[in-house]
Amino acid sequence: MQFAPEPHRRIGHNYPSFLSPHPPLMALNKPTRYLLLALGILLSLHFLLSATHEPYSKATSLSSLSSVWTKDKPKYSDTAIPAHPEFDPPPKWATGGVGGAANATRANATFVMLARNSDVNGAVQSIRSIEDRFNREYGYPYVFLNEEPWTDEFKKRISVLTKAPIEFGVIPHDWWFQPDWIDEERATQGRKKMEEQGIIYAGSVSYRNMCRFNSGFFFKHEMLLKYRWYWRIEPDVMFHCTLNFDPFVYMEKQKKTYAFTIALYEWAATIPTLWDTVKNFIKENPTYVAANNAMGFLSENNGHDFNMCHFWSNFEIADMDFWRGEIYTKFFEYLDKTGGFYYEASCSRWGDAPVHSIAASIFLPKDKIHFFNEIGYEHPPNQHCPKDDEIWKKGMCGCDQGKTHDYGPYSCQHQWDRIFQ
Ligand SMILES: Nc1nc2c(ncn2[C@@H]2O[C@H](COP(=O)(O)OP(=O)(O)O)[C@@H](O)[C@H]2O)c(=O)[nH]1
Ligand SMILES: [Mg+2]
Repeated sequence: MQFAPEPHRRIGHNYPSFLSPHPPLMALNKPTRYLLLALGILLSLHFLLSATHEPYSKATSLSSLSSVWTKDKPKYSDTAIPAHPEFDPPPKWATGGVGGAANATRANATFVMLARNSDVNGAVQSIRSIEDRFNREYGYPYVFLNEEPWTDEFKKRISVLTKAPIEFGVIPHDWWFQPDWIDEERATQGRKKMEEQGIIYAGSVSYRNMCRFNSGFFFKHEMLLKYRWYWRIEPDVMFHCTLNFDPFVYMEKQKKTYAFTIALYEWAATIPTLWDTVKNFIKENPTYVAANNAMGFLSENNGHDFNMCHFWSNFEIADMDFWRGEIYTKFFEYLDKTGGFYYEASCSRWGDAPVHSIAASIFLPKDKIHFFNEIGYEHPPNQHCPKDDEIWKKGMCGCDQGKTHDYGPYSCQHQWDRIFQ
C-alpha cells in the first residue's frame, strides 16, 4: 500500500515562503530544527553565565581565547627560577628516578645538623650547597637538632630550600647540659687553666656540652632512631663537587662503617689523659679491639702514645648502629664517667672528633673506614679538594686543588695512607 504525502506536510510547495502557512523554523527538516534549538539553548546559557559569573566571563572572553590560539610567550623567561615552584616537575627522587624513593638501592639515611637558631645564615648556606651538589637528585631527609626550641624564622628559611622531608628536634635536657655529678669547681679550674694557655673554646661550657652530645647522644635522639646512616653537616660548610653517586649506598654496599674527608692532628702538647683512659679501657676489654684495626693511624709506636691524628668530625658519614652497639656504648660511658669532657683540656681532645676517630680506628677493622676523595668539602679554614684531575673534572669541582688539606703541614693523610701499604 502506498501513502500519498498529505499536502500540508509537503516540503516542495508552490507559494512563496513569506506566504508560507508555517513559521520559518517549521520549514526546516526535523534534525536541523533540533540542532538550532540546542544551539539557541547553549547561547542563552552562555550569555546568562557571562552576565552573572565574572570568572566565566573572563575565561571565555575573546581576548583570552585568542591567546590560546596565538600562543602568548610566558611572562617569565628565566626558567631557572620558576615563578610558581609548585608547578615544577617533581624531582627525580620523588618519581623513583636517580637514587629515587622507589629505588630499591636507596639507603636508610639522613642528614643531621646540630645548630643554634643564630646559625641560620650558615645553615642556609650549607643546605643550599649539599642540595646543589647532591641531594636535589636524591631527596634524603634532614634532621636539625638544638638544645633550644627552633624559631619560626629558622624553620621557615630552611624549609624553603628543599623538597626533602625535614624534622626540627629539641635535645633532651640531660643529654646536653653538664651533669649534676660533675664537680663544678674542678671543671672551672680546668677551663681557667686552658684559657691561660690560649686554647680555643677553653672557657666555653656550651662547647663542651656540644662535644659530649656529639660523642655519645645524637644517634639516640628519637628523630634519628629510624635511620641507620647519617651524614653530619655543620653550618657554614661547602660542598665543592657534584656527586655522581650515592655515598650512603656506597657505604652500605662496600660494607663500610665510618667515612671522612679530612684527617688532621693537633700540634699542641697535651696532658694525655684521654689516651690513658682509652688504654685503660682496652686493658679492661681486650676482646673489643678489632683485628686489622687502624691503630697505625693513631699512633707512631703501636699504641703507646697518641699521635693526635683524628678524622675531622664536622664531616662524617657513618653507620649509627656502630655508635649504638655494645662496644661504643661501653666505651663512651667509660670516658664520660671520668668527667673528662668537662675537666680535661679543650674539646679538641675530649671532643667527638678524637672520640669517634679513636673508637673507629681501634674497634673496627681498618677497611671499614673510608676516605671519600670524590667529596670536595670545606669547613673553613680547611678543605679537601680532589687532587686527581679526572675526579676533579668529573665532579665539576670548583675548588682550588692547590689549597687541599690532604698533604699539608697539619694533615694526617700520610698516617692514613701508610696503614694500607
Ligand atoms: N644547638 C647548639 N649547637 C651548637 C652549640 N655550639 C656549637 N654548636 C654546633 O656544633 C657544631 C660545632 O660547632 P662549631 O661552632 O662549628 O665548632 P668548630 O667547628 O669546632 O669551630 C656546629 O654544628 C654548631 O652549630 C650550642 O651551644 N648549641
Ligand atoms: Mg664548625
